[in-house]
Amino acid sequence: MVFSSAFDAIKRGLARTAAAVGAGLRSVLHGRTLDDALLDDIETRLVAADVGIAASREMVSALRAEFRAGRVCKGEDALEFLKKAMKARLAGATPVRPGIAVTDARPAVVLVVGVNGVGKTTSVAKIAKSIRDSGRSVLLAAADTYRAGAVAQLTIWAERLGIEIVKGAERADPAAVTFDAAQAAIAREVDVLLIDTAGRLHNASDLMRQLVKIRDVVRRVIPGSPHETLLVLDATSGQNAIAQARSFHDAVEVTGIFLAKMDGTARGGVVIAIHDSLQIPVKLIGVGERPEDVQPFDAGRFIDAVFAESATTIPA
Ligand SMILES: Nc1nc2c(ncn2[C@@H]2O[C@H](COP(=O)(O)OP(=O)(O)O)[C@@H](O)[C@H]2O)c(=O)[nH]1
Ligand SMILES: [Mg+2]
Repeated sequence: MVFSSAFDAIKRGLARTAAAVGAGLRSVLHGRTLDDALLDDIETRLVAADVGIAASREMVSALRAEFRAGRVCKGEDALEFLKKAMKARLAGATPVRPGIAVTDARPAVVLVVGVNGVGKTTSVAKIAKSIRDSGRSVLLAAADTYRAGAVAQLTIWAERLGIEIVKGAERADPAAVTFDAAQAAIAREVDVLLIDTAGRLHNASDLMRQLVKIRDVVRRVIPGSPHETLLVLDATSGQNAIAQARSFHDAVEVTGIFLAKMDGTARGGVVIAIHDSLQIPVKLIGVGERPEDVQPFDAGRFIDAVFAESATTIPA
């Protein structure tokens, strides 16, 4: 999958988190010598950035041990230590090929799930554009027949991007729409079928069952599918995102996470909390509302962007 991955674009998308974490830590550590109060301050800042309580405590404990042993004293060295600790923590988080699963299956099926308003439909448009831009054909399935206006929203994206869409009537059975779309994907020999679904609270069991039905229907028409079940999480929703991931994973076996709205939060440290608590890789991050505002997740680049020297301005 081809995504524009200019480092500047990542930095722009992560500016709020970088201001809070990288620039924030730099401002308190610059020219200082470590002491206990400063170590506590660091831990508070990491927790505030949603890094997670356990991860924040562990990294600061390790730093404290280095300090006590006399190996790290200067603020600048502490900053380097934390950057390395975060990278180490995320080691193994980046798949060999960043981005969503590249499969030889044709049609490859990507099922997109998540609670209301997290950014599913927008993320579907982003993925569709990037696949299309890489020279492969895409078909969209408008399987969110639940919310009024949802089909229209995806239709607008399809028209704007020049991508085909299969839809049913509002309130139509989403599994029936999925069935039609899967058959159309085979008949039209498209490379990728992207299924947008209705948002549901992760504890709404009837809607979860409906999602399982959608998954089962597409699997029946296209054996071995879905090849990717992408859970969209809102980066601004903090630790609640982890509870959502657990429920969706129980229902439909999530294979990857699309972490949307990274541009809108100073709490991008949630990537570390997600990696710590779930065995599901973050594959893509959403960094804006436009279809090009998507980046494959790469742990090293992510931490570099969060600690980048120039990343101190927050876009309007
Ligand atoms: N800033 C920002 N907004 C986003 C991003 N992704 C989605 N949104 C916005 O979030 C809102 C809900 O998105 P939508 O795709 O309709 O969510 P859905 O209900 O899960 O399908 C819309 O206003 C989107 O423009 C993102 O990466 N960054
Ligand atoms: Mg939607």
